[in-house]
Amino acid sequence: MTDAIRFTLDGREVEAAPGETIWEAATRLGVEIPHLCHLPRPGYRPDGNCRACLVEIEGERVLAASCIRAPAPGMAVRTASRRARHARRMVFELLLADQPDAAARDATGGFARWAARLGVTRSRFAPEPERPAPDLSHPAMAVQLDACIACGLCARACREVQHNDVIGLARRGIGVTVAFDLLDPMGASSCVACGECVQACPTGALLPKSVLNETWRRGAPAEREVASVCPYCGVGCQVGFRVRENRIVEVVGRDGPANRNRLCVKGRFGFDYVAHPDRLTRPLVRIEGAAKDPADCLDPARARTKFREASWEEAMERAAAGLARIRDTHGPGALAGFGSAKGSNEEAYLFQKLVRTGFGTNNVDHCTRLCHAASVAALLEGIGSGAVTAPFTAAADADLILVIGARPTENHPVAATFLKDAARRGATLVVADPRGNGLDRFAAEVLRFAAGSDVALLNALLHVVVTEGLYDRQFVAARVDGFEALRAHLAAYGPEAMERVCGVPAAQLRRVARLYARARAALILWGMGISQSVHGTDNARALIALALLCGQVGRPGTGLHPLRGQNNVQGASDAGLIPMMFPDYRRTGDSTARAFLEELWGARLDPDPGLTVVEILDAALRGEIRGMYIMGENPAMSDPDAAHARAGLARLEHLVVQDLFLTETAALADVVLPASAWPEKDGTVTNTNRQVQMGRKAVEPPGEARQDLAIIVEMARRLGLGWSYAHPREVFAEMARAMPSLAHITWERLEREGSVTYPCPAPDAPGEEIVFRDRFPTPDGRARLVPAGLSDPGEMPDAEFPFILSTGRELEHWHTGAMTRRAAVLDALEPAPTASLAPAELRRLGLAPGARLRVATRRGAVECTARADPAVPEGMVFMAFAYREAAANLLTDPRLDPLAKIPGFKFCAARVEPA
Ligand SMILES: Nc1nc2c(c(=O)[nH]1)N[C@H]1C(S)=C(S)[C@@H](COP(=O)(O)OP(=O)(O)OC[C@H]3O[C@@H](n4cnc5c(=O)[nH]c(N)nc54)[C@H](O)[C@@H]3O)O[C@H]1N2
Ligand SMILES: Nc1nc2c(c(=O)[nH]1)N[C@H]1C(S)=C(S)[C@@H](COP(=O)(O)OP(=O)(O)OC[C@H]3O[C@@H](n4cnc5c(=O)[nH]c(N)nc54)[C@H](O)[C@@H]3O)O[C@H]1N2
Ligand SMILES: [Mo]
Repeated sequence: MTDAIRFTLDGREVEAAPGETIWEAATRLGVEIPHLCHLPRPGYRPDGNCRACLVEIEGERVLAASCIRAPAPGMAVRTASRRARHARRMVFELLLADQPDAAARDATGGFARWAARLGVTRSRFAPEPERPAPDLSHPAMAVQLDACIACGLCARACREVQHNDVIGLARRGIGVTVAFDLLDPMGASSCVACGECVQACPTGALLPKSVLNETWRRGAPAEREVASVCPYCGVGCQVGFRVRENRIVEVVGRDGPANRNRLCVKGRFGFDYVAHPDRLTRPLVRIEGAAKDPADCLDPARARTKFREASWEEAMERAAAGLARIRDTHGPGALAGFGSAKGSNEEAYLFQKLVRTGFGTNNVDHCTRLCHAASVAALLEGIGSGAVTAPFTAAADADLILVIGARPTENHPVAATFLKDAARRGATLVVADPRGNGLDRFAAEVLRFAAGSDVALLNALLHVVVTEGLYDRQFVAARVDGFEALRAHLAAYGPEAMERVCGVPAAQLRRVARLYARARAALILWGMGISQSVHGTDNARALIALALLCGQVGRPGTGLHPLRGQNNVQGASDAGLIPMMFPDYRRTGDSTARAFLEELWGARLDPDPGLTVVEILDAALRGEIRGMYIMGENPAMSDPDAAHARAGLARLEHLVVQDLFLTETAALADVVLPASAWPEKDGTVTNTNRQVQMGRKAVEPPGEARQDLAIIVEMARRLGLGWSYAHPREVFAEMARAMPSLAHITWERLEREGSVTYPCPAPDAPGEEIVFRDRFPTPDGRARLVPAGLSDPGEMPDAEFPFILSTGRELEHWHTGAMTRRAAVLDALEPAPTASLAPAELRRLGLAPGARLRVATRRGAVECTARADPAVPEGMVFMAFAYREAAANLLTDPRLDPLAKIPGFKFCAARVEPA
């Protein structure tokens, strides 16, 4: 150890690293010291206020809080002296006096554990006469301040770890109390329910209600904890499922590379969908002659009457026979499959292999088409790879972070905490979004620009970079093609001209361009605002050009990061769940790749690329696609122009749906196969940071529901493929052979390490977080600049439809609501569909917040509740697409980006009126 500090600990000569506290050194050396207000986890600073960790330092009059005291050379520390032990016991005894006697209530907290360990079971002191009443106003968490020891950990959790700034300590001295906002009930406060505070609280003062209820019911919360990954977004938070009697009673954050113990409301409190009574427990088959009616999508009860339960044997026989008949009479091109980004890599890999070798077509796609398709198209074209060049945790090394067209505080909340960390540390945060964004209050620059004008905005930045000579000459010369053409193209995009298009003052455009170009290390993160557009590829091209021109790729703190959406959309895409590419993005037309896979799979492969998601449903409506197998996707709710999509699904001669619920899509099926939810299976997933992580089964699927992987294998067997995979590890092994990107990553290694980043250079080395340090994965190693021009962002508002309808998400719900509307806490927090408008627009429309309104477009109309949101610009109406009863996609425009085939979910013309 360099500059180690030598001191004695309980008579032993030891060394501490510089900066280490006595508590840390002792813990490292195996000497246990109690602690309550100190949480030794990333992001938590020690505070030294609870005195549970007192130690004696020779020659000092008073005892020292070891969690904040650094050892000095020659210091003699005694952790177990009579005096220290006595003082610590006294601290616990004093605190115990005020603890409610329901000791079980804090069985999960550190207090009870330490008190028991110290043998402090009774207190000689009288409790405070006034006991605060419990605050049960929040759907997820109980506040019982009678158990509070005012250690302040919850406030640090809320303010310093998650940066939500809701919890504070109010009043002083003996009356000090935990306060939400201005002493509001928790349920009425601005709390976003990340649950960091309940995870930190060392007593039962803040508890998940699920734990409280379980404790009341059964005396103890959980029997065991299973290490897995969160099934919601692409951040890939590592979780612990705490289980009792085949039920998840609590979810805790583990120390994964992407979350450092943090979670968000869905990850922590959104798991009861797994145990919802709506879960499919037996296969269903359509009753003979029961018509497929798109109206059934709106009415699950009516949809259910059109099915009867069947045995697995009958259901699988029907499912496979229907697909085989179409294949054999109309050819492979009459079939298509949608795989899932919510399942494992192994499932995605086998699903695409099934479609390619069992159906005989490349008509296989998944929700990535509706998601980062444009980003991936532009990235492949520009730098030869569609994955992120740096993890979002690279924010820690960045001095500028640009977030454009993404709202991480709602959609990637744990990633957002890392961006907020960086901003609090002093990094410059720039947020560009037509709508106000939860990151704005951390930002140095907020660019509120006109919806759909990204190319104007970005070209103006590029123009400044080029004309002011701010680009990285060396980087451009050594690594980038197309500079001269781009320079010529940009001449017409001066900031003054672009101010008129995008609405951002020229001076701010210049300022931001200079900040970005001059930053030592700048990171760009983007989302659906860039991608989900009829010119999404152009948006992404301009953004990529900005990074390339300024040399902001391939170094620590720099990079391009399209925030991936679904928990496994990176992995599903890598595994080949896309129509134009085999696993690892090898084009179907690439004869070398085809020959390799034909050998590996023992089957002939089609060289022609297949159809994409929206094209497949179009072809279904025309009768060209006749049969489909859909696993873990809900296109009747997630595709644009849902009436059209539903009509396409209804017209199919044969539809097999494999899901957890009788979804809007399953309502139109011929056979519905009950599958396994994420916490019910073993498998790997790949997050937005390219981290391959291990998910483990925590509970059994309900009833006769089966493992997705087993269903796919059985389907393949019945379609004539002689598959026999007994365990996901066998699939992983084959997948790793098909995919060079997985080199040095094995199932066993993942079981051991939990998470490994690809690309990975050796079996015993960590993966590479920052890629393309000196070359890009293009044939000549160089990147390509592709100029982007201005075009309409889609159907423009007019007199009849004067609003822009923008669709997206809200914190508590997941996409089509299949999972989260069946999660009690999430449903309680956001129970019904709303449309958000600027307060001034609501006034103009004569609508009060909470009034019923109607949103109509050329495709359809829905009714819901008006919400006033000052973050929404005037002229825009925002809706989430999670609600069946007001399905936003009945309104959206199906026009596609020509290259990426992604629809413009963020822009179409709409009318808003009182209902
Ligand atoms: N709570 C929750 N989290 C989720 C999901 C969910 O359903 N619920 N889904 C996951 C998935 S699959 C995905 S893909 C991600 C998506 O996460 P995000 O990319 O954050 O998705 P959105 O909120 O749909 O859109 C992002 C932003 O685009 C902005 N925007 C609208 N029009 C434009 C425009 O013309 N230009 C630009 N630059 N921006 C515009 C919107 O105002 C919005 O702030 O979230 C993931 N996380
Ligand atoms: N208007 C509008 N539409 C959009 C978007 C938008 O911003 N606006 N965003 C688009 C984007 S980015 C995306 S990614 C798509 C998402 O579109 P989808 O993927 O269709 O939406 P989800 O609701 O995530 O559907 C997942 C389905 O899988 C099921 N499921 C969950 N876990 C499992 C499992 O382990 N096994 C099986 N078999 N099933 C499972 C769920 O019950 C649910 O039915 O939506 C797109 N549509
Ligand atoms: Mo997505």
